[in-house]
Amino acid sequence: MKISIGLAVIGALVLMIFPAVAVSITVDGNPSDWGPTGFLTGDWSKNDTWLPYSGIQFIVEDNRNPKAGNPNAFEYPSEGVHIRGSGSSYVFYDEPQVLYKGTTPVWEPYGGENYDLEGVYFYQDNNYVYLLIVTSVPPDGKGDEAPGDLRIDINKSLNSPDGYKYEMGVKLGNNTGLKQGHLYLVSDWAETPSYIPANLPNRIVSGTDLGAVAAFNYTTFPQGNLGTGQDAGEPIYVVEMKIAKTQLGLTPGTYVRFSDFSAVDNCTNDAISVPEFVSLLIPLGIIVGFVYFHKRK
Ligand SMILES: [Ca+2]
Ligand SMILES: [Ca+2]
Ligand SMILES: [Ca+2]
Ligand SMILES: [Ca+2]
Repeated sequence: MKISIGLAVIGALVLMIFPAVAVSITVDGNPSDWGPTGFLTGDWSKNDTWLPYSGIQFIVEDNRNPKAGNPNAFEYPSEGVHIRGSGSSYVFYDEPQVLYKGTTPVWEPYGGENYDLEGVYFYQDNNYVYLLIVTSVPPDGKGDEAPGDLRIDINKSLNSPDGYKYEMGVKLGNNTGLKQGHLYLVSDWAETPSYIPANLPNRIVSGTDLGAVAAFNYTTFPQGNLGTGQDAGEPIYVVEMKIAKTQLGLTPGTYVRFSDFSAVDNCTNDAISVPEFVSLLIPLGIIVGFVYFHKRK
């Protein structure tokens, strides 16, 4: 009995980590390989438009939390798909309020659509992790208009020397110093500009250059129908990248958690940190696996 439970758990975990149908992603700035027909090119006000292929985890927080109502005089009403999940399975993402200047509760993206981080997608195979970031911030922006850098906290016992849990990062902007698309062991994270202090740190100032990631592309998204809401007619960009697990200090086959990666604007008006929802999905897999093996006995 104990052995069969162990097998069920292992079986369920293997199914969770390595989906039956492998996804094939080419890092070319075109996100069409992340989801079925209509992925990101359909109506942005519909959840289905944002659902990727099976095996890809994601968090989407386009525009402002629909539950926010119209809390203040900011630029636009509360609308926009807010979901998180894996493949076609998802739940509502109740994006929390944040504190402007550490004191005034506001909803992200503070300042409006120009600073909106729409979503982050994550996939992995034995050798690589793949990320797709959908953002309203251009790669060559400066100051408030610049992208922050990808923050990585794989090593839970290692902080950056300036005290952040993100020991590594990938430089996303091409106008904020260092080399775009390179992985850094960070020695100094920036803390300005900052409108939402809780979203710091935002940008790699200095660190050890660990080289270019396996593939990187940050480009204008050839947008389809962005709906009739605030996204309509606005510029959208996608960051697509592939990072070798060995470059992250891991052996091939090591399972990497989506929640170890997070995205932020340089101005800190919006950030996407991934809740540990994987821990909710795995127990379900274990239960399914257990029932299966129990029935076979
Ligand atoms: Ca692609
Ligand atoms: Ca948006
Ligand atoms: Ca957002
Ligand atoms: Ca760390």
